[in-house]
Amino acid sequence: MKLIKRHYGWIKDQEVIEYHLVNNQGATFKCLNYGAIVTAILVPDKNKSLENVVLSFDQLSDYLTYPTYFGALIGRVAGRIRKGQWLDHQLTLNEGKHHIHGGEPNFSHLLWETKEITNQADTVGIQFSHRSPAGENGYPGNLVTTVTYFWTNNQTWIMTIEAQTDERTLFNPTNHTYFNLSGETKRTIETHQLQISSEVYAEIDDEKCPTGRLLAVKDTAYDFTQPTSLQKALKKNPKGYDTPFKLQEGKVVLTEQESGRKLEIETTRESVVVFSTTGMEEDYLVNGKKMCSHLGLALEMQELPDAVHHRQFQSIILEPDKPHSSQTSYHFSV
Ligand code: G6D
Repeated sequence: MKLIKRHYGWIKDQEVIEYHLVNNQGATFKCLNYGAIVTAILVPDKNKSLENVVLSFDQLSDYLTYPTYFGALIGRVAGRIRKGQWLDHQLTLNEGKHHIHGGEPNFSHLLWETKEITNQADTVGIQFSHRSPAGENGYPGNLVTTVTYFWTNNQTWIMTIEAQTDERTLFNPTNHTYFNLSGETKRTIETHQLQISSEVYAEIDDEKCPTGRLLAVKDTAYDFTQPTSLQKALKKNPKGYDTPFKLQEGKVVLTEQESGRKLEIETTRESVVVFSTTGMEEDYLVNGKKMCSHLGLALEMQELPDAVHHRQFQSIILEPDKPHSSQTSYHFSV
């Protein structure tokens, strides 16, 4: 296995590096020190053709310009917090009346410190670390976060997240990669099948904040307990998905028949937020093509959003004596 470093650009006088983690089959995972952004995952299809299966921009300025969070590490807290309120803390309001994805600037907008991990058999990795000062975006506590992306010889991306605070605070990070297994976005996600081990989803209101109600997926367009065609699901639910699902077993599976590719996600987190990019008809280019509705599917592994306002959701409070530790793995096969 090998790890290659490539110059990717500059932000003021700081260099942005792209790391290429290459396994013995040539399958490659690429990421930046900026935002810990995953810029490409090249894995074989059924004919052994290596192609990119995530949405990417081809230049740094696009990552800096468009708020799509392609591949980025999101934090301190992913998703919306209604009115940015937690107890007497007022968090940054960066989406109308609400707080989203940790405020601004958040984890996806900074240059992380990195360390290369090359001393293990069958794995290479990059460790990202960052210290967020108390008061940033209204959050209490000096928070030290360490995220590691490992890439293995059997085409698995393993993401571990550790965090420690010196004061009671909130923590609910995610990675915001959008997948498209057709390879180089040849087809949309409508050719994909999705399976989620979830019997309930969190209802959201018109402003996309959870209402607190957990609704049964059975007999609805949210039932992905069996492998389900996204084309059929999106027909039943034309507004698309921007939906938190509470997981039973921490498992999500995405497949695409024509390429033969399969992605199996396993996580220690409570939920997945599924975002289908419905209606995103934009002028910018993604993998060299015009961004359009259903070009990618973001699968955001995290605790349920807006947990601070809903007692039935898992707590996202981080205490000084109990560091956060979580793991999500993404295994690609044919
Ligand atoms: C998240 O849930 C949100 C979406 O509403 C948002 O548009 C996207 O991030 C950028 O998935």
